[in-house]
Amino acid sequence: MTTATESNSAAHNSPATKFPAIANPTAEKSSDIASNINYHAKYSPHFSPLKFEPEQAFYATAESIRDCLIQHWNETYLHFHKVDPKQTYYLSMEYLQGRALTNAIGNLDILDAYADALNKLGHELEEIAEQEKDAALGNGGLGRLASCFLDSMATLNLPAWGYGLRYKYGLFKQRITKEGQGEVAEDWLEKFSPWEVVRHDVVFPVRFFGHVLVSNTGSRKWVGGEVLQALAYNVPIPGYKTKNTNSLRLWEAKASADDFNLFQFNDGKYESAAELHSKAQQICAVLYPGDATEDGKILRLKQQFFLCSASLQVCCQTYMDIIARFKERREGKGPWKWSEFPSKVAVQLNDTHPTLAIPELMRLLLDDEGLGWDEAWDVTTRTIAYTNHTVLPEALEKWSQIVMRKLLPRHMEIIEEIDKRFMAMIHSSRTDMESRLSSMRILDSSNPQKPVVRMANLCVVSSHTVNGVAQLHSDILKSELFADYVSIWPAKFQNKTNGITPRRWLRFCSPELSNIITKWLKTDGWVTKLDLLTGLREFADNEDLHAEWASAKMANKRRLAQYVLQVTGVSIDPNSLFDIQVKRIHEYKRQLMNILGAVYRYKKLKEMSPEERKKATPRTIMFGGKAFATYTNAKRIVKLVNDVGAVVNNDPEISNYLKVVFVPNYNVSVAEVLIPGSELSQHISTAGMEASGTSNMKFSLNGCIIIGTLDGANVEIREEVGEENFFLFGATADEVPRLRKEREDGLFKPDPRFEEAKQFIRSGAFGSYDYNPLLESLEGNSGYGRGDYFLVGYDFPSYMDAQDRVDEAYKDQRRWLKMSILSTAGSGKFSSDRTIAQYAKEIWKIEECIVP
Ligand code: 26Q
Repeated sequence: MTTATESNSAAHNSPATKFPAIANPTAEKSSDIASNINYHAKYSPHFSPLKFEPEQAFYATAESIRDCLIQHWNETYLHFHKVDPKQTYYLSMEYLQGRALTNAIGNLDILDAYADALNKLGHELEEIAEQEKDAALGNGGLGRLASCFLDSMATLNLPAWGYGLRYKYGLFKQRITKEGQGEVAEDWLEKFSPWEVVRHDVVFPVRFFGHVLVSNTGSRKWVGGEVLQALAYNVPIPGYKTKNTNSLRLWEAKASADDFNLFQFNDGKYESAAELHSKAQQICAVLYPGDATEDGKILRLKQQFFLCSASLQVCCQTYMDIIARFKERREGKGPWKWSEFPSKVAVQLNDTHPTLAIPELMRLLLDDEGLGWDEAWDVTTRTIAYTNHTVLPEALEKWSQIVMRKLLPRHMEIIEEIDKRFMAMIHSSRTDMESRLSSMRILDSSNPQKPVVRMANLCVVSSHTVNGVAQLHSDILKSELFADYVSIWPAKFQNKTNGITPRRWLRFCSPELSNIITKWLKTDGWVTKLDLLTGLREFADNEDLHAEWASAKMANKRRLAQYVLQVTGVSIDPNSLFDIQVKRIHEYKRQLMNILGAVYRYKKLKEMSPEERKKATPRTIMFGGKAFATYTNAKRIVKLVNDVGAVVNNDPEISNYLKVVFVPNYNVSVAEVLIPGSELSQHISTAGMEASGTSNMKFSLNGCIIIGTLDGANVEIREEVGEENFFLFGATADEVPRLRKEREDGLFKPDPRFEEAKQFIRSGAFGSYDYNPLLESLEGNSGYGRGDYFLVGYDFPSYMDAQDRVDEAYKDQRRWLKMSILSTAGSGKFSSDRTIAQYAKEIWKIEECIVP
């Protein structure tokens, strides 16, 4: 065991008093930082003050950074309080924050001083940073997008806050065994998170069940039922090189002491004594609890409402505080009115999951504030905006009207009224749309056994703006999913192409490449003005840049190879082409096409003579991603990849030419190692199905070439990097319906390579597991999950041809390096700073508010 004292002397042969334990929130010099870290090691009561191993050093370091963030946080809070700018509330059921330490130190621009301070204390910053558990309060792209947005909102000095839930267990930990994927609860709060600050003064009641009381005057009040408390935990969100520090506010559910039945408890009835407490614990227990049962569905709806109700109460309370504080300043302007609420508050719904914000805001305005319907509706629709992230039918939320009425009786009344008024509007002023009304309605009672609320329809009807997340996706929303609404409200629909934060996804995850970019552009301004990367184009053929670029890439590949060895035991060659597909496992993303390609490659390599093989481009194909626990085919794909890897990686004839690796437990931190080390990445969804994709942007920014379809943001990436720097294949979105029809009509003729790959798996070459049910999803005639709905068979030949072009291109390293540099150079558009600036200007109408 090392201690803080020992490690000081171990590192520098100097007494600990050289860095006395002093709380020092504004420290900038490394010796002062060391003192601050020592202070937390000594006086924070979580661990023995004698212990200073990496884990304790992490907590002490994080707490020292937190001091500084809190200083900035308070200043931000006070400044906003004074200026009272319009604010955005970003409501999301998911945030995939990952680790925060390097990001915080980097955004504060004190990386070198911290590295130095930790050295003085006998530690390495990188090693300390790896102690932190990922905060994985999300499952994929939508959650990571929310986290990138928070970084950009703070960096752009915007008054915009994230609201979410403080799940005890976030996304599961993935274990890979012979059986395939296993899931284990991930206890990210096991010790504690040094970043969250519980705010005991920010508590709001949230009601469930109960009934509606109607007064003589006709006013309505929701009473009875269960009332829980929402308690706020704030997480600081520092902007890059700015004092502005925003918050991510995560709600936790609590029951109060009054709800604890002491009498029952003393009578030995322990469970019933604490019944409400245990119900409170269930709400934030896990992200996406199973919803196969009725109880499971109620729990999910409770989670959604809990987030919406608590967050909306903050909006309204903040607004009323403003009213109270500024009364005197408004002389001559008349009294504050609720109609001015939308000039102070914008609410963004991250997909339909927080849709209940709509009826909840209506309820607060109607029942608590006494507004009439028209006024409340005007305020609500001018406040709320909705982002759609998917066109997949199974991901479009529909809630049972029966469940909704039971859990939220007043909200169900309000939703019925919105539906009724929408119908009345169509009948009175849009008779041309009457034939479309049944599919546009919010309530779908066509199945009397199972009447449902269509959440996306409720969002479209009630929002001032609806946006898709890439140009193609927004076009599809307008021409298909929401086409009828477009004819009523053409101006409501916008596109906001997604983006990623260049801080986490280049500057901090690949310092080597970042330094080269800064050197050649003669500025590090690109970190906040990513368009400056186009300046690299003029050096795309420069041999000196090529040499430096290749060496940074190689360093990142070595780091990745070491990581792969550590977590899988498979040794991979940094001189082979590193080909990566990492994302949630889903049939539409077509990991199955990738592994079929790998199987075919393996078979052909086996058939070659040793001499022929020498001409092959050596490849390491890496996969990563989690399958939803109940998604059978996705789990079969995970198993297939692992089974193929087990054979290929242990075949001595082939090991110099091909490795197939499944990197377990893909998450934000793993992505930060994989992406910088990648050379080719696969974004190969069936055209029209991937709303945007954001990892495609991360790979491209890191000088990785994309092989992909014309889907989601691939289309825009290809436009930006140039078509010669993108390996394109596959059907286009507008061809897909015809191809599916042809398939149904029995007109599809499979390519022999496709048949050969499937047959090789069926032959038992990769073990005795029965892959027939999985392979059959690619066969037959029609239907979702059968009949090759995702057109793997149709796209396979053009995919394999594109892979041949990749192999040829990689043989010419000068050409490849040029493509790599041009990928980075063309990635400027995909900064989330650009995306957020567009949301701020075109949807939220908020402005920067810089803390002096
Ligand atoms: C479905 C039914 C009921 C309850 C929840 C859901 C549900 C939950 C999560 C539906 C979808 C999600 C997650 C969607 C998601 O991550 N979408 C991704 O969003 C990214 C950011 O915009 C895009 O880049 C990806 O293309 C899109 O797949």
